[in-house]
Amino acid sequence: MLVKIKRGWELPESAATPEASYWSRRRVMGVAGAGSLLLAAGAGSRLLAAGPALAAKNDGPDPTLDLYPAAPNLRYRLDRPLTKPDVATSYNNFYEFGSHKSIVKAAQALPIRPWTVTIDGMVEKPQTLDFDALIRQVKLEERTYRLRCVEAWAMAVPWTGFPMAELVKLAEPQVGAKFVRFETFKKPEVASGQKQFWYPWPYVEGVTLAEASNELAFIATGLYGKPMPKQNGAPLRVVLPWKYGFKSIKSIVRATFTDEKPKTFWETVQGSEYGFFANVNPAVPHTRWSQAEERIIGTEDKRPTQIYNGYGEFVAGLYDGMDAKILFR
Ligand SMILES: Nc1nc2c(c(=O)[nH]1)N[C@H]1C(S)=C(S)[C@@H](COP(=O)(O)O)O[C@H]1N2
Ligand SMILES: [Mo]
Repeated sequence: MLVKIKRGWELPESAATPEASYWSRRRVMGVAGAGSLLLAAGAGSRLLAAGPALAAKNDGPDPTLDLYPAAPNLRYRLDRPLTKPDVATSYNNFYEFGSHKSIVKAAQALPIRPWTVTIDGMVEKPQTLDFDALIRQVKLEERTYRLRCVEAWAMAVPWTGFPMAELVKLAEPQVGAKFVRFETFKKPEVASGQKQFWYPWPYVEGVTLAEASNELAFIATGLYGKPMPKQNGAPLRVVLPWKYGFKSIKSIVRATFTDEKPKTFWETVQGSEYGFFANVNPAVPHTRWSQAEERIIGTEDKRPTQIYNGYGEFVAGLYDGMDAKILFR
């Protein structure tokens, strides 16, 4: 965001600012009495994101370091170079820490130890797992995946983690369970974005049980061969490479198995623009911009967007017979 919108490729992104945050920024601007709209958009969000950016001091040493780097799984190939680590770890969407891309510093305030993940709802094995124990119950691997944000930027990175299917196995879903609902932490005292009361915190996402069991669905605990940086969703996050990035929910604390389609964060904010499935499709424009191309962050390159972000061979079968009108937004 900020002020430099000279280059053409930056326009879709500023256009991509979700409506709700646009209006909230205007509200802040009014209060701050700032000048031009453009300037104020950046200044306003900064104003709200301000506050102590103290690193959490109580995390202690990371007891999972010995698990990295994990063995690469070469089944999932890239069609492009990896994004540079400093780019992928400094250009982030994480609204809990501000509705702009530069949340690295603010995100360091999130305490990640201890960290528990609760599995509940329609399962045989409801449980609350300590993250440092959970990570030793699964086999970590490294996968390179593309990630395509709905704002038309893209990256390609090596995640470390384990298949979401392993989490489903731990839970033992009951017969009637059809969806998994994921929830992020709610800690407005460290995540100042969560003081923006017009957002429906905590961040919620969801998938069908079939999607959760698909081989591509991944729970990532690391990035570039190291434990997950806080700004990318430490200590663990979802990664769904065939869907727009907002489905890949960060810093999860709960997985609830349910027979009701979860109402997601972005559906609540702007249901007409952000749906439940959100599968990538170049032919279905967002209501406010085209999805035909994507900008590769850290470069000047653009590439054509691919249906299912190029992962159709793995996931297209999930949607046989379903109405295309609901699948691609
Ligand atoms: N909890 C939470 N998860 C989130 C978001 C967020 O704001 N909060 N942003 C999403 C969006 S829009 C994208 S594009 C990706 C970005 O992941 P990255 O910062 O690791 O590139 O995270 C997703 N997960
Ligand atoms: Mo995104």
